[in-house]
This record gives sequence, structure tokens and C-alpha cells, in this order.
Amino acid sequence: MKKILITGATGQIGSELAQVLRQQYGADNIIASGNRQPSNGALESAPFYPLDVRDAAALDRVVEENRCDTIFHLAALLSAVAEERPQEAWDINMNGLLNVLESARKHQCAVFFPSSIGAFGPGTPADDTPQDTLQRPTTIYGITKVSGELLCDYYHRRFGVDTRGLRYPGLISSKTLPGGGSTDYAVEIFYAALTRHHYECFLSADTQLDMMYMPDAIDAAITLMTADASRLSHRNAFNVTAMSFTPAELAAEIQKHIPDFTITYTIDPVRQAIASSWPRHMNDSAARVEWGWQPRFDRAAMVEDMLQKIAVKLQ
Ligand code: AKB
Repeated sequence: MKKILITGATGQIGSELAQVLRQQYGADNIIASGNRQPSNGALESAPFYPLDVRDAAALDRVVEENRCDTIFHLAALLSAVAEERPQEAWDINMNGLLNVLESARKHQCAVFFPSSIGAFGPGTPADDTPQDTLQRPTTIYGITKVSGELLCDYYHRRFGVDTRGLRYPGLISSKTLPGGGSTDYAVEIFYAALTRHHYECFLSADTQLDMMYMPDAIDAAITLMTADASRLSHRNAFNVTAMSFTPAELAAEIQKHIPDFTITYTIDPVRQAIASSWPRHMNDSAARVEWGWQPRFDRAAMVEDMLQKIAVKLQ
């Protein structure tokens, strides 16, 4: 990777990935793009292109002008917001990906595509979810993710594009707020714990889901994209997880640091139905074997770091 385009660079993953890649590859070699101007200080000082991934010509121009060799394609609508605007979700998530793959095909770029636990559905084994298993998602977000996995496989097989991807679990970040996902509670809870010592959770106490702290999520993407291609038999859509917990278990971990913290539950039926259709705990042994996936943060380490970082941010 020498010249890297990031789409969706102002989003939850993109804004942190851009910072890490700039440190590793040099600020001028990372072309951040997004459909809104960055409010994040680190992004403002380096190349940024306003870009809607549905505009194929504009996207292609950015790739060509900057002689990009790698695209981290992160622009997408998340699960809850996609359920509110399904046609727009299809347009952004699918046509955006197709435009990226076409540009990658023309300009010989490698492509990173983030899939999700959302690519699974209620018929998938919820525990120890295999790498290769039944995928019949019931959300428009999940349908775009499983279609995206297949499209990336197709572009590799048919046109030789070096496509690679991960099935991310819920992502937890101290730097950027998520935007419209069904696992957003796992970020909101920290701000509520530090400011009000109370959180009203929109998922039920026993909704168990895979999760990952953002430094591990960034590390996973970069490690996969720099892995020896000959070792990858799955390429796209590797299951990756770092921890798996319920809202009640996360609250108990926070209470170890803030003893008077309390949690109550007012269920949002839309987000609950989405989360209930997802696996509880994925098997990520293919990622561990094929490219050495190894998370650094478990639940306790993540909670300690989140509380510390957000406390500083709130000062
Ligand atoms: C979402 O809820 O959309 C994401 C995800 C798990 O893919 N957090």
C-alpha cells in the first residue's frame, strides 16, 4: 500500500483509520473522502475530498488523479438508519461498492470492504457461528453486506481485483460516535455513566453480541490488507471478534469503576429485532489461522481504557 483512498473517512471507522494510516504511510499518501466535511482536527490538515460514492465519475477521478493503489471503502449506512431508509441504503451500500470495485478494476487497486455480523440472520447458528454458514439476513443492511461479500468475491475471481474484508462485530470507540447502528448502546453507555451515572438502554439486558474495541478493528483491517495473499483462502468476509457480552454484563464491568452507576431498559423494537437476528458469538479461527488475527483488548481492558479516554474528553 503506497497511496490509499478512504471512503467514508469521517465515519466511525474511517476517522480513526485515517489517523493511523497517516502515521504509518505519511499524511500525503492518505486521501480521505466523505460526503460531509471533517470536523475532526486530524483530518483537516491533510488531503480531503468531498465525495459521494454513488458518483462513479467523481470517485474514478479521485482514484486516477491520486494514482491510488488501495481503497478502504467504508462509506455505508448502518443497520438502524438503513432500516429507516432501505432504498437509500441499497443505493449507497451497493452502488457505492460497485463503483469502488469498477474503479479498482480499472486502476489495479486493492479493496478493503467491511462486512458485519449483520450479514447473518436468524437461521444462522448464533453461537460459535462458523466462517462458512447459512446467511439469510432479514435487514436491508444485512442484505447489502452479504451481497457485498459476494460481489467482492466475484471481482476477485472474475477480474483479479485484490479484494479483502472482515465481518466486524459492534465497534466501540472513544474518539468517534457511531451513527445509526444497533450496537451504539455500547458507546453511549460510557458517556452516560460518566455524566449522569445512569443509562437507559435500548436493547434488552440479555442481548448478547460480539464486540470489538476500535484500536483492534483498525489493526485487523491493516493486518489483513498487508497479509501475504497466498495464505488467504477466504479473502472477503473473515469473522473477527474480540469479546462478546450483554448490556447487563457491560454495565457490571462499568460498575467496577463507577459503583453508583445504574442501567434501566426501554426497548427500541426496531433495533432489538435487528440485534436479536444476529449471532451471539462468532468463530473467528479462519482469521487467526490465515492472517494471524489476535485482538489486544478484552472487555475489562476496553472498559478501563474507554472510561479513562472519555473522562479526559469530557473535561
Ligand atoms: C450496526 O449496527 O450497523 C453496526 C454493525 C454491527 O454492523 N454496528
